[in-house]
Amino acid sequence: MTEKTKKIGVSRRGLLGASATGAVAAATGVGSGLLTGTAARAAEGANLAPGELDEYYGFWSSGQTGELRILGVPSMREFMRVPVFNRCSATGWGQTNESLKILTEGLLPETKEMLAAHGKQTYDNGDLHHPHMSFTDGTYDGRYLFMNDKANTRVARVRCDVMKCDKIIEIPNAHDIHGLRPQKFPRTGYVFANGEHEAPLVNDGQILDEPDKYVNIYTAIDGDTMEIAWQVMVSGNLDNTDCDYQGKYSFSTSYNSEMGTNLAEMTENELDHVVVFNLREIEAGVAAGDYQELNGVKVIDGRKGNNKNYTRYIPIPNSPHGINTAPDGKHVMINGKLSPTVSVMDVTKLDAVFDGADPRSCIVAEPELGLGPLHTAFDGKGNCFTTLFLDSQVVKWSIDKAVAGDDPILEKVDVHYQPGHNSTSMGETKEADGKWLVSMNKFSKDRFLNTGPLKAENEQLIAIADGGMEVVHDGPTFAEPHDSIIVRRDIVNPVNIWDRGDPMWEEARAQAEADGVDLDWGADEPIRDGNKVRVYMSSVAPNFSLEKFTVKQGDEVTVYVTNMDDIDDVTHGFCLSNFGVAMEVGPQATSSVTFTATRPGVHWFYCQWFCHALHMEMRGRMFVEPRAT
Ligand code: K7E
Ligand code: CUA
Repeated sequence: MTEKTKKIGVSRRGLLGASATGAVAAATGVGSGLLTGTAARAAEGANLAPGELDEYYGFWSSGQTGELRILGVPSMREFMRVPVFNRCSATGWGQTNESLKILTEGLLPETKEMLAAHGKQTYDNGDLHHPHMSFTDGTYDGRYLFMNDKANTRVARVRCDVMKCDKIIEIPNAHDIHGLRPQKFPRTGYVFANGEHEAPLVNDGQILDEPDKYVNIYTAIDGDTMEIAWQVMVSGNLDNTDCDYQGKYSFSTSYNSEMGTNLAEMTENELDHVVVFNLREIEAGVAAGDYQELNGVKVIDGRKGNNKNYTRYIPIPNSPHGINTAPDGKHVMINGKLSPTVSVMDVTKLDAVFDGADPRSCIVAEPELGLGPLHTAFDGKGNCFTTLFLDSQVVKWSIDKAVAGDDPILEKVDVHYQPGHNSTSMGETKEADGKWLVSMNKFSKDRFLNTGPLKAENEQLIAIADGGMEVVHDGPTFAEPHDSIIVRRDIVNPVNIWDRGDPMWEEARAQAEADGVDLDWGADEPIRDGNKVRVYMSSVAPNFSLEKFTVKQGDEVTVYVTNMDDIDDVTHGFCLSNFGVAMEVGPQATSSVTFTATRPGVHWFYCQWFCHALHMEMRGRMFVEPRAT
């Protein structure tokens, strides 16, 4: 902690009045001076020399920006932005035929209709909150990353071999997917997704302002096929979700058990709940036909009082938010938000709850930690790190002490300001290693140079390896990293160049075959098919295989570019000026884009990804012959 941080922390604490924090800080020496020996060592560990590689990959959400980000931990250097629910000017995501296929094929029919009425093929925006990797046997397996879109009720998958999105599906019957987690055991398996906002089950306008008839939908997606396995109708809304290490149960928090529609109604009850889903019972119910089919999906009724064993409702103090399963495979932390408590649920007691025991009997501790607990991360050594939104702190506490009924608080550290999620290295797996903690803070206020009314958020790296908590790095960040995971680098092994056989451009491959063209090297002349024209070219730095091609005004033109360079990091692009056309073509990849040649004349296309000393010269002309009048 720097002298400045310390001062801000102290004065802010003074403003809010002394709390347990002061005592803890005094006892532990936190905030009592300049960088101590340990802190200095920790900060040094976070500062990698130029060329040094990080020990961990960080996969970051971007909130309303809609993309996935890849960072290095502990350096906190940002490496890549993977477009998912957003549009991307650099890569052509949302414009290339390959990306449009992914962005459109999973949309619901009524969505396509709505978008067509707006002259669009797909949504332009997204709100990506929760990126999580696929699991095998309780730990990350490096196959896929899954993520939600709260804005348009979608779930996406990113392939970790190429770090590109390969599937996006829109979830029917649900409204606004928020919480999302992959099944931990035996593998993913299911991807669990919460519908946050309640609505009539059949939302066709027959029911409008009758909230007592609204329901909420919990969805299990097959992570391999990205098809929906089943849905469960629940009472109350759904916020965040997680699952156990046994493959038996998953669970979701609900901040609106009241099913209210305004703030006063939503926060009325002292107790909300966590819904526990019994995976075997639900699978058995589906197999036995105990469901209704709605929009092609099997929907089970798991509402309160349905007398079935699909769900149980565990009362939890007011408006729980984050839910996090500890690496011990036993305890689940339910973060109170409006309640200063975290409820500790013991998953080994859930069988009894399903057999009729008091639902609260699985809650084995409920320590008071501070104001606004939102999310909890773990070090794998029996300790928890919970963000306190209102206190602008992270609190470290002991599971054992909490369960024993002792004061579990070990330390508190100031973060700047108002933390939401936090994550620890490998912390949501059974291989949690307790080295690094990242606190994702919603406000940066005075931490960085002023950028006007819209300011950066702030993520802070906290060294936890030596048993303490030292903030060693501030990283400003644009809207809005909700959540992140920190994955050991040996688990993530992306390729350097594409495989020519990759399924990503299978439609281009099929079209080239039908046209009798070698997709690798392209064709000398455009292929004409009525007013549709297909232009096949390859690129090898610093040349396109075609320096010019001719089409007619009004033709629908598809340009296929194959990058035949097979050298690491030689990406080409195809940018057709004044047509709004631009795309990335990775080494050994094919990309294609379709547009209408409305403007007669000479039009230059150029490579917009710097690739060679003669990159500027990597260009050519499209001739558009005027329509005969
Ligand atoms: Cu807490 Cu959307 Cu994960 Cu944000 S949610 S903080
Ligand atoms: Cu090819 Cu720049």
